[in-house]
Amino acid sequence: MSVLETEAKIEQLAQSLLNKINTKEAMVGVVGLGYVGLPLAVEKAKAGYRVIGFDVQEKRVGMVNEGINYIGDVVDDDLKSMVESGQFQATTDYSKITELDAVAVCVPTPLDLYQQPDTSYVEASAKEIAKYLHKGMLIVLESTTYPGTTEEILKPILEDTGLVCGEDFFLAYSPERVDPGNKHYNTKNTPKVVGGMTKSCTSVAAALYRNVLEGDIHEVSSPAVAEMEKILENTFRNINIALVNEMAILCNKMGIDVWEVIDAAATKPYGFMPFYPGPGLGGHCIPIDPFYLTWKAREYNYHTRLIEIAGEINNEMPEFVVERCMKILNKEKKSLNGSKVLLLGVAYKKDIEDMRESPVLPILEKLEAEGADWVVTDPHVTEFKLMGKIVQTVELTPELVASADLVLFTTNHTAFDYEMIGKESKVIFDTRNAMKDIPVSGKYYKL
Ligand code: SAJ
Repeated sequence: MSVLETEAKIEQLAQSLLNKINTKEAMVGVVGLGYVGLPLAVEKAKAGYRVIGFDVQEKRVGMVNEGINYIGDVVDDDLKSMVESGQFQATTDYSKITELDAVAVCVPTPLDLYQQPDTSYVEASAKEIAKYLHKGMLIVLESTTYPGTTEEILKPILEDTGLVCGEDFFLAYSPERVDPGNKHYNTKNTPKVVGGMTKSCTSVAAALYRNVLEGDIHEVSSPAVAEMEKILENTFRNINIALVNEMAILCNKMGIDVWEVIDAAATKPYGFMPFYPGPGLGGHCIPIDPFYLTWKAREYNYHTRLIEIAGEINNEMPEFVVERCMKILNKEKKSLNGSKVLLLGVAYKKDIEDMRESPVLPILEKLEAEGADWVVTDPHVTEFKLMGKIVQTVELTPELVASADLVLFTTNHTAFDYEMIGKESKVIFDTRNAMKDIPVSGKYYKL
C-alpha cells in the first residue's frame, strides 16, 4: 500500500471513530473501577455513552451492577440510575472488550518491594485488551507511570496482534488527576492532558474527552510528554514539601516558628506557593510518583539527586517527630518510655480514611520501639494494620485527652473537637499547626 493509500486508510478509520464518538454511538469501556476508573466511567455514561466497566474484583463488579456506589466522588443516584437504565454495566469478563470502540485503562501503578515501578497491572490489562483488539479501537492509559510506558509496554503488546498502532488502532496517554474528596475539582471539571502515539491518536482521544469532560483538553505531542507532565506535577509537590520540612527542622533548632515564616512568605502575591511541614509524606501518589522517574532516569545514566534528597528529607520526618516527643516529655521530667501518648489521627491527610504510606505508621513503630504507651484516635479510621497486627482506634473523649502525658497531633481532621482538646490536654505536640487560633490550657509545642 502506498503512503497516500495508508494515510487515506488512517483518515477514514479516524473519521469513522470520530463519528461514533461525536454521535455518542461509540461503546466505551474503563478497565479498573477504583477511585479513578469509576468516576470516569460514570462521567462517560452521563455524557450519553454506553459504558462497560471492567474489574478483576467480583465484589466491585457486583456492587456496580446492583447500583451500589463505593467511591466518595461518585453520586450514588447517578450510578444507580445509569445501571438501572442499562447504560452502564460492569463485568469481570474481558471478552466484552470486543464490543468496545474505546477503552481507558485506570489500574494501579505501585512500587514493588525494591521501590521499583510495578507495571504488572498495566501489562495484564494490555494483554487482555490485545486479545479482543479490533480495527478502529482507541486505547488510553490513565495510570500514573514513567515516561515511555505507553510506547514501550502497551504499544508492543497491542501490536503483537499484527494490528499497527496509528493505522489500525489508536493509542494515547492521559494522566488521571483525581484528588479524592476534593470539593472543588473533580473528574468532570479538571483540565486534562492528552498525548497520542500519532496525531490521529491524539485527535480521537481528545475528541472523546471533549465529549465527556468540561475542563480544557490540552493536547501534547506524545504520550511521553503527557506521562512526564504528570510526574512533574507530583514531584513538584514532593520536593516543595521536603523544602518546608527541612525548614521546619532548621527553624526548630533556631527557635523560629516555621509556620509564621511560611505565612509571612505567602503574603508574596507572585513567585511563591505555600506548602506546610508535617509528620511525613503519605498517600499513593506524592511519595511514589517521583520514584517512577528516578528509576527511569537510571536507564539514561542520570541520577535525579534532587528527587532522592527530597525523599530522604521527607522520610526522616517520623524520626524527627519522635525525637521531639522525647525532648518535650523530658521537659516534663518524663521519659518517652512508659509515657502515655495519644495520637490524634492516623490517616495520611485530613478528612479521609486512606492509610496508604501514612507517616503515622513509622511514627507508631518508633514509639513502640521506645516503649511508649501509645493509643490512636481517628474519626475516619476504626482499625489499621501495624507491624502485622490489627490495631483498633479509640473514641476521643475528654478523659482520654486528660489522661495522656503527651497529645501528638498527627492528622488535622476537621471532625476533631479542637476546643475540648485545647482545654483537656496537659501537653500537645502539634505536627500540623492544627491548634492554630485555638486556646490551649496546657503546654503547647509545634513542629
Ligand atoms: N503534605 C504536606 N504538606 C503540604 C501538602 C501535603 O506535608 O503542604 C502531605 C500530606 O499530609 C500527605 C502528602 O503530603 O501526607 C500528600 O498530600 P497531597 O495533598 O499531595 O494529597 P494526595 O496524596 O491526595 O495527592 C493528590 C494528587 N492528585 C493526583 O495525583 C491526581 C496531587 O497531584 C494533588 O495535587 C493533591 O492530591 C492535592 O492537591 O490534593
